Amino acid sequence: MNGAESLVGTLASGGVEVCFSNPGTSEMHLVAALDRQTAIRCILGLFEGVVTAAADGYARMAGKPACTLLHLGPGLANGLANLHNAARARVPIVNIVGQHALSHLIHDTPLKSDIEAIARPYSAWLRTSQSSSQLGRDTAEALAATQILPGQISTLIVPADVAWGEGATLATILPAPNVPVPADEKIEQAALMLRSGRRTAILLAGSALHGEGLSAAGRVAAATGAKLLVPYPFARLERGPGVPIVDRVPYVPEQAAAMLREFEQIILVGAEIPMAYFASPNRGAVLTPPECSIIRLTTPSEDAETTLDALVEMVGGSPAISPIEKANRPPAPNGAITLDGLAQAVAATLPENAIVVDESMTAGRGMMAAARASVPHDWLGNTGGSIGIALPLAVGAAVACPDRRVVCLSADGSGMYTLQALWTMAREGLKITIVIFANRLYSVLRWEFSNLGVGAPGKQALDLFEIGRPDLNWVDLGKGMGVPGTRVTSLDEFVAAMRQGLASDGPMLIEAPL
Ligand SMILES: Cc1ncc(C[n+]2csc(CCOP(=O)(O)OP(=O)(O)O)c2C)c(N)n1
Repeated sequence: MNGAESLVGTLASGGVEVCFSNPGTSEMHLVAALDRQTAIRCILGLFEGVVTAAADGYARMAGKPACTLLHLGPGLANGLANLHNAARARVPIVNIVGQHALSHLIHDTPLKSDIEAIARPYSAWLRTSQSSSQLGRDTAEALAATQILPGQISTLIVPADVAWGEGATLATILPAPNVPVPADEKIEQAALMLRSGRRTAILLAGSALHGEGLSAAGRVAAATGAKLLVPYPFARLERGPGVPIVDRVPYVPEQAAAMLREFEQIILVGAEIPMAYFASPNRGAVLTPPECSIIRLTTPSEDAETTLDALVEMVGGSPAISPIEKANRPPAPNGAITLDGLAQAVAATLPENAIVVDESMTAGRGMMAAARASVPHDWLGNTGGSIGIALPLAVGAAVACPDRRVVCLSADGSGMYTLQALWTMAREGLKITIVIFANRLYSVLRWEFSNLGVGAPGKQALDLFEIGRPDLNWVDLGKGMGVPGTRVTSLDEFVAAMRQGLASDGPMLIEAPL
């Protein structure tokens, strides 16, 4: 067995089923090993930013490690912006990055680079494998590191001669690491706060935002009157009728501060203290009121679900969870396109159990509110603020959940970073309905410019905030990559197009000019 075969075999026995890939010459033995087996499905992305975000979307929904195959330093570097988002989403990903043969590294050849330096900021675990006989073991360790709660990124760099060298073996999969829980006193302190009668918010992240974790948080809220909140950046939030109500802290700092003002106490469950994304000359970063007492009940690497279950016991929560969202699906709207109308139309057409991938930016500020009680669904957001995530994130979510419909809401500027994802959607026949909000602007930036008080934008600044001239033709862009599409001119057409997309067997794109 060669090194590449031991790597692939070890990944497969560790439960890896998909490898989002964009390989090169140094990875050919890895490709050959992937070619000789059927446990791991390879999915090609035509840009590494697609590959890394697809891995993120897959990991968020599959609940198991995602895998990427990337070519040397440049391939990894192309994928870094969305690896940044994935690191912020705290998802389990193993990056397999090729390296020149160890014997070749003495030469200064064109593709040589310091791959470890490129990988380090976004890799909780990082190693360059040194021998074929060790590669299986390195792979098992890389996989185990991704499992440290809530999920981490491992980068395993594989020199070509380590991949092609013989004498390798499959490694034993390492046991999942123990999941720590906070000390009893922490949970008692939280219970005391919740019983104090003071206005309390519980700020949730990670596994507390879906499934059993969210259900336990809902019981705590029902028993104590505490409000459940989610920070603006979050990876995955379960919502809809029957699900505990969780309000999102707004992006705009003044609105976030206004929402948080009412709370005397905040309990953090896997979440960080909310801060403004950016500094400003006339405002601080802190969004919580100065007199608010904040405790961290669980860190991101502690077991939120078990902790919340213990808290339910202490505060006498009943199994009948309430308050929960009551079903409320708005009727399909008609008439001229408005942002409120589009939000209502998405809520009106959203299928049961849909996965909504949201990078709708300024066009979508009303989307979550409109859809929250329509049908049960999951909402995936941009965790790291690096735009260009939605289209490939939708790819990963659709691969992880082939029986669910994916609705991908993308602003036009954000969509342009990784539009190659459309090609992967077409090639893999993924059931994704893509809505492009075509305002032909970097609207956020225009708003941020005024908000920072730097005056009125002149011609140069406006040229940096407007993305028309020429206008992007998304229907043609999609068509060129095999994704059928339509441009709508009214809400009636938008609703009809959504229904058509959601009934189709593959991807469909809807351009909504604003
Ligand atoms: C990788 C990356 N590059 C640049 C930015 C800065 N940035 C923030 S918002 C934005 C424009 C967003 O435009 P669009 O997606 O069309 O949404 P809109 O603001 O028009 O609603 C840019 C360029 C960023 N956040 N991430």
